[in-house]
Amino acid sequence: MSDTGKTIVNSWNEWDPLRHVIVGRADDCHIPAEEPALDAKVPEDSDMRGQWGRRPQETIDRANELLNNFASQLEKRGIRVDRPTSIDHSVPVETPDFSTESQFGCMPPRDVLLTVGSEMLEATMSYRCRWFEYLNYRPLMQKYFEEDPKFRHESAPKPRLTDADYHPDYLSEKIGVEKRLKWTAEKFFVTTEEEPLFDAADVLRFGRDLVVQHGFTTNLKGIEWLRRHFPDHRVHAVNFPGDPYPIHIDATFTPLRPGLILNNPQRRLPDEQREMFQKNDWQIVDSAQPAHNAPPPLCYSSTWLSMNVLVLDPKTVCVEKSEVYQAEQMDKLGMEVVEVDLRDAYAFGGGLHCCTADVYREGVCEDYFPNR
Ligand code: DAV
Repeated sequence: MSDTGKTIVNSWNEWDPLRHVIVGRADDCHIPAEEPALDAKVPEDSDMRGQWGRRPQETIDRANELLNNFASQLEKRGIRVDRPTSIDHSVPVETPDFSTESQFGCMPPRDVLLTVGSEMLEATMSYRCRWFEYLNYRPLMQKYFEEDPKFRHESAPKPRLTDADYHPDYLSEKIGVEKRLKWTAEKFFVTTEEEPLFDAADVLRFGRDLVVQHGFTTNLKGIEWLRRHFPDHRVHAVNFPGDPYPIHIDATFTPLRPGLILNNPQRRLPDEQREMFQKNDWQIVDSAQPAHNAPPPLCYSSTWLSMNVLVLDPKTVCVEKSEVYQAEQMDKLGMEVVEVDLRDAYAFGGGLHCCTADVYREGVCEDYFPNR
């Protein structure tokens, strides 16, 4: 028992009881300048097209108010909360291979940090403006390294992000949703296979199994890199036709507890990829509809942040306060719902799952898919 007190970092899945988490900040968040990977994701009809720069201070203050309230709500439940140290996001990113005018922010730690057991892995990232985003979390990584003798701080190889990483077909202003759906169904995404690329938010942890979305932000080489990096895990590539802008798995496929996953009804997992779940009696159910017809202003994400929930334990889940249909469904599924007001922070990088990263959940690495 004496040395468990020193364990700071431990998390093997998305649902075991949460004890320690990082909650992001909206400080100094910028709408980044145009670049290939970002342009491919900003919807063609979005109010964000063609504008960039620091977000208005009053929206930053409002988002921080909500993030701070969320952090206190978690703390009141006995969960330890750490926050990033925001760097100056107005500083351009310049490497020998590319340069871009500003950075992004540190609201969504989930995109950058992947916790697997006692390891926290900094993702390669795939947007130029997010190349240095790990720096916001380095003070925490240093602290965990000093406090926890078993903590493994890892960083995936920094990608070069030259133009060779992006398909020029996606650079066109007007592609149209129909063509986008055809391309994504054929797994023709904006990122090429030039070098390994992944965002941490494309990975879901199911104990021994890691499920990774192949899409705009994660390529097959990135998935292969994860496979070699985690030799004791089984790494599964999935993709979700029906999503014209596939970035990050966490508004598409949401495990709630062993045996139960919500799937976005517009982005269903293809039949041939369901086998591992079916063979092991996991249920995949359609998520409820979002409560909104459109995302809030200047937001990258879709209305499906409704299902971007944070599971606190297998019976308790945080759902955004305005997402009444999602809350109702959770209730029917036997989950206790904790309402969290976060919608005015969505534009800064996502919902309740995005704006958090696991540090410690109880439990050990289990095999939830013994039937192969
Ligand atoms: O549906 O726009 C958002 C995911 C953010 N981590 C979407 C995906």
